[in-house]
Amino acid sequence: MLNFLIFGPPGSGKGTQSVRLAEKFNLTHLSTGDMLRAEIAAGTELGKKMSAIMAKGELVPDEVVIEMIAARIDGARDTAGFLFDGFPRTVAQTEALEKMLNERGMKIDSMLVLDVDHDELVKRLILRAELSGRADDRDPAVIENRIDVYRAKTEPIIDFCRQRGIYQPVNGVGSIEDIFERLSRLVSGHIG
Ligand code: B4P
Repeated sequence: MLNFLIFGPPGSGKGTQSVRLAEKFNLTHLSTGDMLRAEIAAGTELGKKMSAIMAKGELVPDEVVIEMIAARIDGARDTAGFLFDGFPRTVAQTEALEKMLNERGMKIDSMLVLDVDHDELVKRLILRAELSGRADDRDPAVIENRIDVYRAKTEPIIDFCRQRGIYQPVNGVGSIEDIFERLSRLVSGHIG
């Protein structure tokens, strides 16, 4: 099994590209953002607690997402590997993921990093707010906070992955199809 992280700031196209990559390469797509939004939509106790944190653009506690991911890894069958989308978001989550995979005879094989400039991120998220009405896209101050949180808490993961030789940057600006081609070439380099 091969395991990929798709990585980048909010609005960089992680979710958009993950769905396509998972389908093309028979990867199991695990998005912690989607899992958390499903908890909120189902009105669970966990969802109620997490929704206030997400609406402010802050990260939910590490242990919450680590537990969600562990359950999904053990439940997956008939897959070429995992595509982790929006997880990990802190160095502690990265270390937990590495440990989880190592214990199951796997590793993180590649970190695909979408590079998108600040103004383009804001433009995309404001547009998404109009189309999907996501609570955390509606307020420009929350968008800026999410980008700040990414720079402070999530971006340091890049150094961790560089040290392991798995860092693969991708230009995340252009058409969705062109970016998909760029990512597909990198994934093909691992899967063949
Ligand atoms: P996520 O669901 O991961 O949200 P995101 O980072 O904002 O979205 P993403 O980056 O996937 O959006 P995409 O580019 O696809 O997380 C939401 C919240 O959940 C977090 O803020 C946090 O509170 C919490 N959370 C999730 N995981 C967590 C974790 N591990 N630890 C702690 N907290 C966690 O799409 C953006 C828009 O751009 C779309 O409308 C798309 O259509 C558009 N777009 C994409 N590519 C484009 C292109 N090439 N050109 C033009 N538009 C494009």
